[in-house]
Amino acid sequence: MSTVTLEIRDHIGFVTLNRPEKLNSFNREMALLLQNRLDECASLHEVRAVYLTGAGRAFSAGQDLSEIVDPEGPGMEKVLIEYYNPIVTRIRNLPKPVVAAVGGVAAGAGANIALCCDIVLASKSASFIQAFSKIGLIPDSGGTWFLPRLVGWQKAAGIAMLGDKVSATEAEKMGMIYKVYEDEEFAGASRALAAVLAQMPTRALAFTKHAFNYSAGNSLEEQLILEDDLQQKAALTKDHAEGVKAFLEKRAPLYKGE
Ligand code: LHQ
Repeated sequence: MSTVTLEIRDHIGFVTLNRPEKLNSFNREMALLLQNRLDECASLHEVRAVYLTGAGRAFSAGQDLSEIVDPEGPGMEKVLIEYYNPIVTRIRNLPKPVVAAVGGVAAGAGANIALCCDIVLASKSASFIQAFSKIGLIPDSGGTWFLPRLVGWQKAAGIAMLGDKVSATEAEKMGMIYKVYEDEEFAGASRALAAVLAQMPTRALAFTKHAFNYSAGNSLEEQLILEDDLQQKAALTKDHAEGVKAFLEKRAPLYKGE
């Protein structure tokens, strides 16, 4: 069985991290395969939303630590450049919404890969751990960038430095994630949310994502210019025309992601 599976249903690319016996911790094969799966989701027109999750009881425990001490392993100098940075940039540049469905623990790089997704959903028993400080490392995979932006500097510093387990409920309360569901409802509700996204005007969602990517570094003036540019592009899409037409005809729109 592949360490990262991709299944396409109802315009959703279901990407599953699949080393459950190792809590979906990343070895080289899994990191490179996730990059490929994200590329496939980006290029396939039929995929209009991505649902990233983990098999078994974890989302991901981050880097497989046994690989790091393996003399045949990738070595510290390669692991971020080859594994995690390309994963994070792929998720942020993927022109479709990416949902992280966190049904268990998400630790280290696993937590930050979840947090860089567009919408993070979790089951009540899930948790987020910036495990890095416990092993003398710093939060990577975008953690030092996303965390202060999501929860504010103070909360981010505490969570990053102490490495404490943050429950899904706490994470939702502090704005780290979008929504928590009861464990029994989690699979159905998180898939239903991805299904809603997959029926929406995909290109407008991609432009929204692009604007969010730039907002952290732009001045207000720069951002207003970017919004204008992207809005012109959105206005030219078939889905925009369909949305307006459907509204005026008092019917539900049928978007095609074009
Ligand atoms: C694991 C792992 C794991 C291998 C559980 N590796 N086997 C970047 C720069 C360069 C180098 C380093 O990495 C990075 C990025 C990073 O991600 S650094 C952070 C790496 N991750 C961690 O430090 C988390 C380590 N894991 C844990 O703290 C716990 O396993 C958590 C809190 C995730 C879950 O705890 P439990 O639910 O109590 O499960 P467990 O500890 O019993 O784990 C179950 C199995 O999974 C166990 O194997 P075993 O053969 O004994 O059943 C663990 O050894 C294995 N496992 N995480 N990262």
